[in-house]
Amino acid sequence: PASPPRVLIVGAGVAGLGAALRLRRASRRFADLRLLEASGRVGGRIRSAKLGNKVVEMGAHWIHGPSRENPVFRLAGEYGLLDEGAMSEENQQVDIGGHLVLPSVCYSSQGQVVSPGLLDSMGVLFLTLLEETRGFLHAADVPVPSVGEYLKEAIAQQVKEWSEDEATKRLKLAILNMYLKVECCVSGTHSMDLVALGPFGEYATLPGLDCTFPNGYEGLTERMRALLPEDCVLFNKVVTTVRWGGSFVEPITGRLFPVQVECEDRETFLADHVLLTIPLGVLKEQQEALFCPPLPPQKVAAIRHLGFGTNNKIFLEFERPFWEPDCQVVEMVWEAESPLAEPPADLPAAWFQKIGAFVVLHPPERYGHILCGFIAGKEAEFMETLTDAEVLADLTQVFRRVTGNPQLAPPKNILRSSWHSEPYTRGSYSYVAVGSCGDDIDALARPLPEEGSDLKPSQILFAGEATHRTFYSTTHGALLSGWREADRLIHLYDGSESQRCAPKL
Ligand code: 6YU
Repeated sequence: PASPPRVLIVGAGVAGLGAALRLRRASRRFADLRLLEASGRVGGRIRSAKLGNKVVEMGAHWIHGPSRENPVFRLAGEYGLLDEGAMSEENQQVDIGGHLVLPSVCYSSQGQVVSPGLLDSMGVLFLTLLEETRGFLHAADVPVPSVGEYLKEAIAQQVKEWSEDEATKRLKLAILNMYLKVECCVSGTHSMDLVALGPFGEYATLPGLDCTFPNGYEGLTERMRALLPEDCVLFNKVVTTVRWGGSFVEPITGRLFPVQVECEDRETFLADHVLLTIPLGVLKEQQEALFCPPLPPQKVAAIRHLGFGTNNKIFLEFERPFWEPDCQVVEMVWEAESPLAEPPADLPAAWFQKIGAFVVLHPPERYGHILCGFIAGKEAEFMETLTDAEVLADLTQVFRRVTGNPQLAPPKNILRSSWHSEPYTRGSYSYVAVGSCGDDIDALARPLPEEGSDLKPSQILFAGEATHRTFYSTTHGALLSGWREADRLIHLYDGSESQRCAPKL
């Protein structure tokens, strides 16, 4: 009988692990399977860490839309990783439409608490306008190229109808600017002006009130790894070259393989199929050197045009909270800022103003008093160049200023992510940038060689969050993309067998 196909998966994030498990469970045919992982751990952008003795998330934070249709939620439930509240029917039925709204306090740069009424009315306005931007999906024409420009024009129209005094109008604009910054974190972009308007509505949400993993998101990828044979994942294997469309002989067996993968340590691997789950940020940086022969033009264009930005987290542990016990978000409004004006350009002097909000890790019985600041774009990348002491000093000044308490004690502990500097990620997650659309996501996902070629099919397959047209930027999108490519291989060899041995999930 013919030898079983040899499959290599590059990257042991949730997409790679998901694909590996799906292949192994579907059929014994896929026993010749290994994962090459550049780092020394599985999980990729799912990474839990310790701040003191508390578990915090450096990457993925929530399960977005935790309900039956969400495969990450189903797996986490099956592995027993979620608490009762998250598993409840009631939680699964809440539909937040992608916008998690939590009880908050909002401080202004003048050292005042912003009136909750004003904050709510601006929150409702912002979400209404944002919802409008999703309506251009099937439109023949878009009024402006980006979500940011649309929002700004709509805000400029609103201002004309405002009848309050100038100070209140300025504060309202500053609040809307804070929501824009939060939205930059959600989309993982420097500015909403970079996010394409037409395709924005294609991102899909699922029902369920976003939930977290009480003992760390990484429990998910650790469990997935434990279900694979011990020697299946090879660590510290940085793939540097993928030679495809070839005919490489394996000396011992004399078998011929179409693909050869080379790692930084010069070790080579032969395969019938290589499934790449390398993040888009790395592909943007490395694609020219990585592939031999080079990728076809449409694939290169998709890699160049799709967006991949930075969203970082700054965890700060306080001895005592300055917020109320039921507060779950601390927001900050810089009163001189407006969506209708240029943002501050002096990064060293004003980088911290890009932090729109700090999430309070909840509940306090589990976390004590920890804030998690989200910061996106160039300011997030600048923050990566600072030391912990510098970040701590700048943020202590910010907290003293906004609370109006010059004696406020500095946080006692700090931990930060640096996703832009991470060599195997080069940013946080993807978005559909101006100049790209959902078709680029599909082009990125298409296997090589291209259809119509005489060469052996599906030599290189592509998965990872950036290849999922409607759930990009999420863990469930990544997992589904891994399953999609596993299914492609399963069907390539034997559709009927995969039907009979369908995996549980
Ligand atoms: C989610 C959330 N979340 C915050 C932050 C980040 C992300 N996400 P991986 O990178 O995991 O794996 C690839 C592997 O490849 C990796 O191990 C590498 O080491 C390896 N590799 C690379 N190069 C290699 C080479 N050359 N050789 C060998 N190996 C190599 N998702 O569901 N909930 O709360 C967040 C968040 C700070 C950084 C997130 C969240 C994104 C997920 O973490 C991410 O998609 C998956 O983990 C990726 O898995 P993977 O396997 O594809 O890659 C309208 C509209 C709006 C659109 N956006 C709205 C959604 C909001 C998204 N929310 C995100 C928010 C947070 C807070």
